[in-house]
Amino acid sequence: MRLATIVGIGLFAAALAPSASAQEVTLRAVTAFAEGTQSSIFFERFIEKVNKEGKGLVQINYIGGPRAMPPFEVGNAIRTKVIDIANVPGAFYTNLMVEADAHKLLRKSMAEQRKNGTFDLLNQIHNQKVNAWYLARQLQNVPFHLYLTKKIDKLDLTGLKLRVTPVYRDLVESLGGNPITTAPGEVYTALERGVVDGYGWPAYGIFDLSWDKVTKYRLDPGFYSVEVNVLMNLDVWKGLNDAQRKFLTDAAAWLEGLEPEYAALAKSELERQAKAGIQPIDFGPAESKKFLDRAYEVGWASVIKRSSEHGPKLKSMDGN
Ligand code: 173
Repeated sequence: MRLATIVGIGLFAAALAPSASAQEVTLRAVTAFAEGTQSSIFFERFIEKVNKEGKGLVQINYIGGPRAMPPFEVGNAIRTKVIDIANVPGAFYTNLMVEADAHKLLRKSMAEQRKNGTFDLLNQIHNQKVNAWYLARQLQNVPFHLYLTKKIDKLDLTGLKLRVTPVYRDLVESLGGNPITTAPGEVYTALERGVVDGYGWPAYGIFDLSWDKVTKYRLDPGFYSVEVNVLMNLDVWKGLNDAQRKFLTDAAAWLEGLEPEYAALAKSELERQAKAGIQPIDFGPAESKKFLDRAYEVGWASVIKRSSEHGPKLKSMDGN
């Protein structure tokens, strides 16, 4: 009896001892966007790839999107290790890291950002302020747009209320509009009820949650560069072994390298918008240039005002 117990305990201990399979770590993942929508699908493919190729090394348990966690809480949940890995735009965690708003302003390619130190600097700021490891960026080179339910006849949003996040706030204000911050999940209802007259959003994705049904116009040109980041809790990252970190770094490079697919998605979505009768509003090259210049000017001014430490450096590293 006693021997059996001891043997039993021995077996139990053996099961807990480090072994090849005990090296496998399972990361809990959340996305800040609804599951299956276009801001989540590339991250979901990343998870699939990791789970397929990372057996015995790294697995990801996909908890889900805003039904599991409010989108503006995701940055903080990474910081406090409530979750281990997340799909989240910088715009949703500017409360922790004001510089997260600068991702959208960077015009250098991700390859260049990784080469010239921009990526490392952003990673360091993530380490310090979000307790996060900046693993990858997705959906770069796709612009944002302002979408409207009312026609405008000049580049002036006076009297209009627009749904925003930090991505669009400064621009909308500078055009005289009234910005109202909401999570993506509230956009449809806000439009339907006339609480807002439009919204900011990427070139893709307006069909995901049926916003096309309550959208009439798209203001052109698009501006900035979409940014959806993959972040990991820094303690979890440091707790991984070299093979696990290399595996995730390689998977992140694969994800970042899907750039042609991001561009193709944006292109096909603009075609789909045209077919759905969403009318572009375009005031011609001179006004468009003024609009873009203003977008970058107010965007950088806002980052620099809030981060005198890193704002000017990020701007100059981007060649501005
Ligand atoms: O509009 C938004 O909610 C937003 O800021 C964003 C950022 C990146 C991708 C999609 C939306």
